Amino acid sequence: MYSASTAFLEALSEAGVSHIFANWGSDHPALIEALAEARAHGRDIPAVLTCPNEMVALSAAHGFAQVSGRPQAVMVHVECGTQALAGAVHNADKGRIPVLIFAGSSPYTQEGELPGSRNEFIQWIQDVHDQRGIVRGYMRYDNEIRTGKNIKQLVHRALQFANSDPKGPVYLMGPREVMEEEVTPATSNMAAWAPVAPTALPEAAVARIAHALNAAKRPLIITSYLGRNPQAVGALVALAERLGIGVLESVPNYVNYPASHPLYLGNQWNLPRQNPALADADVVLVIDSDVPWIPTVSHPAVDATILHIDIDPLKQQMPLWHIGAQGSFRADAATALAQLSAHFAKHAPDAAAVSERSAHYGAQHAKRAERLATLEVPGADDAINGEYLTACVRKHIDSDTIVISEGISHYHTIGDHLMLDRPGALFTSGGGSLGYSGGAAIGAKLARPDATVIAMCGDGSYMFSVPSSVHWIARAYGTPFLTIIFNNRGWKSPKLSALAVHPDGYASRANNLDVSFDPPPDYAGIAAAAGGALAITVRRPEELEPALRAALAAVKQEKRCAVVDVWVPHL
Ligand SMILES: Cc1ncc(C[n+]2csc(CCOP(=O)(O)OP(=O)(O)O)c2C)c(N)n1
Ligand SMILES: [Mg+2]
Repeated sequence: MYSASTAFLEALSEAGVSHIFANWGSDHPALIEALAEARAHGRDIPAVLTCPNEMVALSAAHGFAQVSGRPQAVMVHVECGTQALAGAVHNADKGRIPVLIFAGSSPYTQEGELPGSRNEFIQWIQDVHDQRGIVRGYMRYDNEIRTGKNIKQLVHRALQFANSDPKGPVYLMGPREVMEEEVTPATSNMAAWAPVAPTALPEAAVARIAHALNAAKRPLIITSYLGRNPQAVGALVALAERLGIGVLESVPNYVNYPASHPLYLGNQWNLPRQNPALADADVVLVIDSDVPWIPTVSHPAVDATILHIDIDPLKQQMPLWHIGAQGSFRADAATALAQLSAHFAKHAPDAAAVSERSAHYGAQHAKRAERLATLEVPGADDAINGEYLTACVRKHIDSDTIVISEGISHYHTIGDHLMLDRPGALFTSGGGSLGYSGGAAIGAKLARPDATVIAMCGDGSYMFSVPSSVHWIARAYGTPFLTIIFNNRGWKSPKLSALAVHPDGYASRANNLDVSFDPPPDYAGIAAAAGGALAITVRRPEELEPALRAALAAVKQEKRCAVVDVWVPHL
């Protein structure tokens, strides 16, 4: 029988979805049957990865899409599985990650009126008023599949939303009876489902932005996620060099600019002080950034000209947002940067000004590099601090390494000391819900099986990532990767947040802020038990390099995961 579920799987294949991250339930008999039937007949269907935890499933699809640009499918059980996607839904939305989520729903007949009608007690209990409403605030599109007859259209429409800027997650829900329905086979014309074409700047905007940059004494570009498209990085380098513009990353989710480039001025996260390059800038061009600065601690000069290019300049998912831009333009970053470079190819910038600006920023870059180098040593009592740890990891990074960072209070340190130049070498979730790194590492390895994947995460984030599920999946589906835990024995960030608001309050004098895991679990041992990972705990600087070597040998040669739990200073 050719069912709606057969058509659904076919639509996914037509759209280039190669993997289904699945957590099945009583809503899925039609899909399970269709998968078995396709396999029995040797038909091409996406590979299925059984995911014992839904948040890990969605995080894996998140990492896969970041590395490959291709959305995958996540299949979950009714409203319960939808809720178990948990914070990964927030991360996919905030990170603008294309992914198709499908959930079944309880049968809508109870007396056997249709194939798929209710036959289990749970189908009364799992019938809720607004299943799609659980995630609607985070989706680019959501719909209920009401008939199998147009199921392919709905899949392709959902994916067209997911793949069009601003990209993001989409949600389809299909009741049991619909997924069982017999339908007529039909092939989709995929040329008719292409994503919306990238948007360019209007000509007048090109001239206006170009004029402002050219006339500026200290032009500065700030970006966070332009590097999601690796081609935009080259376009940014070309424009920055052409004009002598400094580039600052704010809360970077990707490699947006080569760290060793003389115009690169570093990355900023929650550092509670004014950024000097931002204070000095007279023209600030913000391209693809959600938080270019935090005004209570760091902001541009009051008379600076602020210009803004973004695929989502209104920040439609953010109730409160304002950066005081005098000009705001909706455009694709790579396209806009190429337009600006084309403008300067015709109207050459003032050469003397370009070289003065380049020399100024080059000197800032060199000073920063010198300062960072002095930090890459163990701290007092031979403690392995984040700077030293990151520098040691850096020595093992080659042109085939992908880093997934969930360093939290060490995000900044990881950004500073990995010094990555290659677009596509680093990813963060782009959101704020912890636990992304484990699943994302699986997804990254699936998308690039030849790459060495290294997840660098806080100890709290490691626990949020559900390591038991992550390591079971990684072994079952052959996606070995290395995890490095920045183990400060707890959640440092909530403590820093409290002290930033109440620097002299009771909390500042208290011994216990309920944020500590001391003694901590055997983090590496969890991965060993769940997925046969090589488990190493490191407490002394001299243990670090042998541990990293052994761990990478396990990942690369033995093709199994390794977890190196590194004790950094207590929070
Ligand atoms: C799902 C979720 N729960 C809680 C938080 C709040 N939170 C932000 S940072 C943090 C601590 C993270 O601990 P760890 O990964 O060890 O990083 P550290 O702050 O110690 O560097 C917590 C609990 C969150 N962001 N997401
Ligand atoms: Mg911690």
